[in-house]
Amino acid sequence: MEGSEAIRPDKYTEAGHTETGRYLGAFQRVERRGDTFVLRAERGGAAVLFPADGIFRIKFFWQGEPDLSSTVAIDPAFRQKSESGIGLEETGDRVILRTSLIALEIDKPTFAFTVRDKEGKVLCRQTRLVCQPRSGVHAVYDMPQDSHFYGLGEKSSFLDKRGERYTNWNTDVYAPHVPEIEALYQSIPFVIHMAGGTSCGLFLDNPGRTEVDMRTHADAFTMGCSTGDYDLYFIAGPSVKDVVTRYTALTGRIELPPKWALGYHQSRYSYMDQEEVLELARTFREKNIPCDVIYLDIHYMDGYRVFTFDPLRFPDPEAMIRELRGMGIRIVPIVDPGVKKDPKYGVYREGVQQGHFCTKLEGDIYFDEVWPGTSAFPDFTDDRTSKWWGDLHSFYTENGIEGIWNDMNEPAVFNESKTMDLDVIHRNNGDLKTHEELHNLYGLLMSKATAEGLKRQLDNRRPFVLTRAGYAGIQRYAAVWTGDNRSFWEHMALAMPMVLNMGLSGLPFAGPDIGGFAHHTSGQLLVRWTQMGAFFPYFRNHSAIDTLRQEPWAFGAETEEIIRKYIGLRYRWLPHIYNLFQEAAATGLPVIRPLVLEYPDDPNVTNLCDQFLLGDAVLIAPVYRPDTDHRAVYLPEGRWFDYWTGEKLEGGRHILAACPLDTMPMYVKSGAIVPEGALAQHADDQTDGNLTFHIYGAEALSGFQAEYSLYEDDGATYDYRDQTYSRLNVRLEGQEGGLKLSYAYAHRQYEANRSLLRFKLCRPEFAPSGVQGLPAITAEQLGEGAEGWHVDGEGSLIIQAADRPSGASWMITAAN
Ligand code: MIG
Repeated sequence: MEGSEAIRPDKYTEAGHTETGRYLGAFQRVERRGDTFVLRAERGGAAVLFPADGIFRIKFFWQGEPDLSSTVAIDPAFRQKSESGIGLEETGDRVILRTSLIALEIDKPTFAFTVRDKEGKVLCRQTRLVCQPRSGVHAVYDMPQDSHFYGLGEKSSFLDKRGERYTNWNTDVYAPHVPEIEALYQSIPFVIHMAGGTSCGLFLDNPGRTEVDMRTHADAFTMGCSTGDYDLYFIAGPSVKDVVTRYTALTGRIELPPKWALGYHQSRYSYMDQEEVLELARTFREKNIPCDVIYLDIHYMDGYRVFTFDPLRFPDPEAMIRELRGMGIRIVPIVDPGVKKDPKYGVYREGVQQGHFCTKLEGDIYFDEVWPGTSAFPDFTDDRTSKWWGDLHSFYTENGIEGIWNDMNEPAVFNESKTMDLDVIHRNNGDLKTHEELHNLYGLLMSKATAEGLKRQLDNRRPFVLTRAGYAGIQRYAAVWTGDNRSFWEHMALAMPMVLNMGLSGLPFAGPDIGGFAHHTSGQLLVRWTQMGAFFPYFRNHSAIDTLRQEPWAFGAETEEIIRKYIGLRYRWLPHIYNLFQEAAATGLPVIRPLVLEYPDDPNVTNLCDQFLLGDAVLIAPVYRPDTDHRAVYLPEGRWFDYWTGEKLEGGRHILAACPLDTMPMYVKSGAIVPEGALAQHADDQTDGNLTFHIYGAEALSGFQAEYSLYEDDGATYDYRDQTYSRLNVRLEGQEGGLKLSYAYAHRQYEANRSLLRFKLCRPEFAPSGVQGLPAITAEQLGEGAEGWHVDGEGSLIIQAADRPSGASWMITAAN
């Protein structure tokens, strides 16, 4: 039955002997168990569940009965869940399971499956599945000529993954961001397949080694795992947005981060002592460069012992942290998983005595080398150990710390395999597994334990956790940075497709080390990278030991000035960025987006990744080559406004944008609204909460319409879950006789600290002649906070009014 076509070109051979695969064989019968279907084949079969409409889970088994347990990647609400009302049909050669959106057809003779939409159009076809006892289970899927692939989390190379092959095995390789690298720190075995005008997703939920190969075969791609079960989720579209929304319902979405975590972060390996940290903070404040967070890298610890401070370098952390908080700056310390083997060290002692460390099957603790020297590794697969680890963080929270940075949690080990021995045992709450089977979960479980511990200690305040390693679902617990890049222009460019695909893979809160970690940055590279970073979800400047300093002022006054301007822009745009995070928390849609997400039918954007969208209507085109003062920008259909000059540009074409060093090209789509706030020095400074809604493309035509819905809360606590938030809707609409501007609170249990709202119609198409109910005011009166309207020197109409709980609306009339 199996053809001669090899499933893998590098098929395992041993002294001339080719390993033969096992197939399930022909379909035998279907058993219905409640809402779960068990399809029996000659050998084993598959269990099929429908966790939600548009999603089915098919878990293959080779003998006995299927095991329906799932990994922690799946949101608890969807584990073992199956919807009712699934239709079952059997014909001579097919079995069909039908939902309102999709039909799964199993071909009886081959057990191959095809997924169709309501109209019968093929969405996905698995043509074969083979189990090779020594190399795992691999499946082959059809790949039409017009296929494009997205997702896969943190991977190098371009946006569209067609032609690539990747391995998922969390790996710490130093300076790893090269095009051909197959495995990085994160593993998200989720791929979005777009073909024939429709999209779907495949998620292989297996935390061992998995691989996705979109290169080797001309008309097929493969997805496989080396150990464990082939536990596959099919996720319907039809749009890429639908796939992302469904995938993030299944694996969970971010929690709304504390607002301070969306500010600018400054890091270095390492700020060496308390005085250096305080001096750094004072410099930010003296220079008026906004900053929310300073990181403590490994040198803060006493001999790299986690949950300690070095008594000489950091003699009084509590006082240091208090002084920093007075300046509006928080500390985020690094925490690695390796616990130093030292019988005098309390954490180690307790860990041994209470049985928290990973062991070999025979019971010996597994030791290996990391920063602290010989170390033991907590077994986060056990809830009891995770609780212990989480509780240890009171050491930090009692000192006023609210954020933790998890590094080395692949786990990285200084040995040849770069990680734990594969035969290390994980207790896994009683269901023992080897490290080989659970490797990719280690980082996620560490960050989960950390986030849960911090939450228990922070008394209703939101924690921040940053992680290097992770698996599908990591978004529920931590933000992700992309590890050890280098200060290369190429690595700045590569961060775009990497972080954009992370956003499509459920990880919207991500970013690279701005300025580059290893190697030496330059003033120009730092400027360009900071310009781009200002619009990335996670915004941290970090650099390695023995590299040139790269704080914002490190390269002289001119670069400092530009960097100040862009960090400042981040803070003025925070209301909008926070709004996009709220949207990500609610829908799973990413904060920054590849153009293909918003313009899926535009053939120019399927692999466009040197420009991106912030939300759906702001286009950012970073400059990622040295000495460049022009770059090509693609504007999709519609009308766009140059953010800097106000110039109107018709889309559906490429333009050449001027970009002297102080300019990163940015465009806003006609009909969009962007709220900008005051320039604060840190995110929770609420001294001036006044807002200006910038409205682009206003035309006094009855068809014109612009809308924005602003979410606000205290940015710090979980009170929003008890309705303590506000939702302010702004609308501008062309009507007979003028434009109607209105705002209204759809919900107002949270009150921002402001008295005024401003609406700026940026260079409208018409000359405003009046605003009914408001007086014309001068620029001076505007500055003094008077209510009224004013046309500024650039021809923009500014309307200023008191922020009233009841809302307001005005008719804007045009001359002539
Ligand atoms: O092998 O803690 O990716 O951000 O500065 C180096 C020191 C260990 C790797 C992290 C990097 C961090 C560094 N760590």
